[in-house]
Amino acid sequence: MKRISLTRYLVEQQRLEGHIPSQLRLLLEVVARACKRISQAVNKGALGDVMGSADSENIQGEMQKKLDIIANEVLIEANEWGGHLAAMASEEMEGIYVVPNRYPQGEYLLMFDPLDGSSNIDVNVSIGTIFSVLHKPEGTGVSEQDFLQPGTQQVAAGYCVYGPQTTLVLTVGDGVTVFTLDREQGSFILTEENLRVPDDTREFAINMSNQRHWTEPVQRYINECLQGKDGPRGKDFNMRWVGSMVADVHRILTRGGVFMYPWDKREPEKPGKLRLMYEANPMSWLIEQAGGVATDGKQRIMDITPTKLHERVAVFMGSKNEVERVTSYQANGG
Ligand code: P6P
Repeated sequence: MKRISLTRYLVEQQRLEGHIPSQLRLLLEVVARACKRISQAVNKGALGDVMGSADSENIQGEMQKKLDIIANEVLIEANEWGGHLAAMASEEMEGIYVVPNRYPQGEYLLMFDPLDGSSNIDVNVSIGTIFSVLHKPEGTGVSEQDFLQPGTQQVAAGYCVYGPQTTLVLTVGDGVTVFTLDREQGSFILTEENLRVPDDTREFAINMSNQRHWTEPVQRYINECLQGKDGPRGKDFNMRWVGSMVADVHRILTRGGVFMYPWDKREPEKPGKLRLMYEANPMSWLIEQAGGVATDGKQRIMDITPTKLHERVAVFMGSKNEVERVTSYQANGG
């Protein structure tokens, strides 16, 4: 595989494959540049006065870390002037951010979790930026309603994981492509194409401390995994839980696995913890583009029509045969 830059890859995809219109290519390059800036801030750690909490809460009622706010501002400032966007939405902002009148409005809508897993910032564990791109529906102006499209309407989705490497993973509907940041050059370099999630796995990702709060079918699935080769599954399983969806999903895209954040009875009015528009949908598209499956325990996540910008959803995604199994247990009531 040619070790080419993200810029050259996108130009060639636009020219050769026609997959990426010029405004979308600009959008992806701008988001990548913003992720480089965020990576630099994250890597500074205690040297950069970016650690710890800000004295504020986000719309989710969660304490914001300083880096949450920094990452949000970097993405807003990088994207607002380019003329490719009509508006943005973020986990860190209650309402949508309409591109100011002093800049040209574009045809795309950008949603992001600017720094997912931020509880890991202060303990030096991988975190990341997740983003999703939609077309703005026809018509003048832009409103929150324009964002409420099912995940099947996405035109691009990806994440950047700030770990031992800074890695950008994206799809425009033609497979999953991986770029690794070369800090000497300051460029994202193509390092993998057409990622495939193995249909089977021996590794599951879930926060086991919530086990007593799950539904019976989810309890059954996990108990069968825990029984290992002496149980009904006939094989031993391993468990991983980073506490950063980006890190867990990146591992699953790289070597398989199943990521689960189910509904639980701690907050029964919430369908799940994770957000549909800027966490579950982009990750679901990447997983599906790599041959995996993503459901909310009953239906394909990307078929869900959102009713609210910060809507939450239960998440089961990864290796096809495992996600289909745990989903079938729930569909059949366990
Ligand atoms: P818990 C991070 O806060 C996040 O939204 C995901 O990145 C992560 O998978 C999950 O929540 C972790 O949740 O309840 O295990 O801390």
